[in-house]
Amino acid sequence: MTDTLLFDHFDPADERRREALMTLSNGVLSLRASAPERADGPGYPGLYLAGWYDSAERQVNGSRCHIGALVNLPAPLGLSLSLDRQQWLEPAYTHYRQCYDAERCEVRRRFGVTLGEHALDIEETRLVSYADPRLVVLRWAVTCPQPPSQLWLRSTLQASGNTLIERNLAYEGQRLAIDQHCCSEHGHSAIQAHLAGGARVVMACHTSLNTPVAWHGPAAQREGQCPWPAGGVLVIEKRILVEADDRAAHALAAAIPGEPFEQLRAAHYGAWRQPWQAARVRLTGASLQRPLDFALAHVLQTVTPLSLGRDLGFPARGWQEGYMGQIFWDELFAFPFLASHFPERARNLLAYRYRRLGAARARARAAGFKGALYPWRSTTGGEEQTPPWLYYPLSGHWVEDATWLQRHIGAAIAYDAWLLYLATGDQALLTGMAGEIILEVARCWASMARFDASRGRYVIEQVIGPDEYHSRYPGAEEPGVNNNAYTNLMAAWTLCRALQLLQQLPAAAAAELCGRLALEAAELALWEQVSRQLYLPYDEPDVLGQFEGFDQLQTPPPQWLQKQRPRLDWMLEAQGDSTDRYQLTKQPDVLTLLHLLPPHEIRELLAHLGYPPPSDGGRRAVQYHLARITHESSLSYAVCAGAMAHIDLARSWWFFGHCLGTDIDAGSDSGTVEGVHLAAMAGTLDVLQRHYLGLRPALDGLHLYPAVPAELGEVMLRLQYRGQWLEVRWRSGELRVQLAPGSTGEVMLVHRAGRDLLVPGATWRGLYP
Ligand code: IFM
Repeated sequence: MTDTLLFDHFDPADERRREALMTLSNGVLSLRASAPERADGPGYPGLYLAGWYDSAERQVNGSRCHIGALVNLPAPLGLSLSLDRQQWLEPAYTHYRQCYDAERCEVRRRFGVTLGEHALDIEETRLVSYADPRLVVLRWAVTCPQPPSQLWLRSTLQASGNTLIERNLAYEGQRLAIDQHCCSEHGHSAIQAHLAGGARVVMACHTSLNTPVAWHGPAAQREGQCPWPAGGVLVIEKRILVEADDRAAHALAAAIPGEPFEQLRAAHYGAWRQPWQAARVRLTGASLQRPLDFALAHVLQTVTPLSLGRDLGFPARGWQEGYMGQIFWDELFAFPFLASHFPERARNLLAYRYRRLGAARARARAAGFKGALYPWRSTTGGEEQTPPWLYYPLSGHWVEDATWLQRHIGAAIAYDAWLLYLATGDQALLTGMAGEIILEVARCWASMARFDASRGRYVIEQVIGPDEYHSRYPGAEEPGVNNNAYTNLMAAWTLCRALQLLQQLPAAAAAELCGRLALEAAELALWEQVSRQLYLPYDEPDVLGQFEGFDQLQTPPPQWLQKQRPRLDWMLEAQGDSTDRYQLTKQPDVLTLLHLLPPHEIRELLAHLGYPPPSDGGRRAVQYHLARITHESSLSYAVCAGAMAHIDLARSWWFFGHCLGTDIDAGSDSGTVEGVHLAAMAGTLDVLQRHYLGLRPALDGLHLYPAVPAELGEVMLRLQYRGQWLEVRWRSGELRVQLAPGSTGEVMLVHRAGRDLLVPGATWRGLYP
């Protein structure tokens, strides 16, 4: 058993962050690692059903809004012990150890408590079953050198609300109403509850305790006596089933599995092991193995085989209350890794977008555009879910949130769709959901671009780039900036891919697709024109700017680039100022281009647009932007690590290390409390695979262009390309690639010296001294 993440003492101040770090999920249920014995805090029990949102009306800063938020379900794990039913466990620990085991996707705790004269040692194991989407299991094995003859046990299933994030309370608060508590004489308790909109959830819980039940307030609470067993170990188990439907509570209670714990655990572990082994990146630089395993485990426990067929996106903070559990563009950072290991999971994420294509078309029409305009934040439906106001805690003000103007999300979805095609080679994707998404997003870009005769180019106005620190020009009434470089280049990229995919398809299939989407030759000709004539804002020769006018903003005081200050947007707003006024970004838009697109593709795109390639390979642009980033978005370090890999490997490595530490090295009061930063985690895996080992799926084969930091040491991983599993090994400047046992196809490898067809049994070797 491995301790991927370990805490060897209890720290009340850090408890909520640890609960988030040690959250377990199976892609359907997600459970914060709160301590069952600490009913009075400091933790925050959280149990969430993936994709189960509520959008009941709220009044926020005078506006009525219906913003979808993931619902916190009743807390099912409460447990306590007592000798006399008067004094219950005093959680003053005599020893304490808590670990997250990524290899088993399991959290274990061992702690000591005293009850009267008795020193108890409790070994806790919990799992959210990877084998059964509805099941959570908690087990306590209690030992005591001089045990009492018997104990009282209290088990609770406690109603709760969405109250983790104080600044979101106006949007959150109580969402579930409990309809019914029920219990049986066989140790079951159950709760049936509903949302204002009518959706229902049922939770059933079995505690290994055959005693009568007492009900207390909003909690389903059982208390009963348990004799200390002759064998010396008192075992207490709680099994919880959760389902979102109309099933009667007692029917769900009857479905709680009765198999021995070890059997349930073996089924969970058996289901986890295969995907874990398929995706694990093995390193000899041992210090990185654990954080990388930790990142991988969170990605794999959030997007799982149990998610397949369910309408689920990629939640920014895992299935947690952070960002209300909503879906942004963050799957962009997980797609390359997922598509090359679990294409079916990536496909499921794309299906989430495809189901909302109709709504995105309607949004485009409502905004006066054509094609599909995806919302920046989404939940159940396809409507925009960005809250209209944000609460700024330093000033106590409500501030308008205009980040819904991040139109670039359409390009990110098109990018994912194209990448899935590259990784799988599945032409049905192009004639189906990937093709439709790419074409409709391209159509939207072409209609959004306005021809500006004075420049002889198309412009895209009133948008916000990934950098959310610039949402309007200083003093402007309307939000949005013009010609955000990232947005314009990705718009051009989408248009090029849309045209390319039609070329890629057999003529009849392309004609059928165009017919289905009512695409005429004149429209395609316009796309070609826009893709060649979009305007790019240059701040200096070779330096692609952030957006038009960024270079006219004020130069910030250098101390703002240091972290010993509050969050910049909160700090400045509290001073009556705004980040809009300064040349300081939250995350690096232009570097995001270098992270997403290989250098040759950027050169081709610039040439297509009639701009010269950077004469210095992009170095000046990188320096310019690095000097202006606060890294206050968790995505920033992943982007910088990727973007710098082919420009300055030492700096890239520094960013990589920081990215890996986003959650595990964070402070007790950091955003991690609200959920881990899943895209940053996925981003590290992506940087390692796509940038450091240089493994990129492309139309003509699997590209191998490594740039490996010396500190990385030896690396071994497996990945899929077009249905074939490959084994890749990097050691001492040598890259080796071979087909994995069982892979019978051939794979074209494209590298700096040419192309080689890899056949089963052969090994390709490349030296990179
Ligand atoms: O999607 C990101 C965005 O780019 C920056 N703010 C946080 C979001 C969710 O992770």
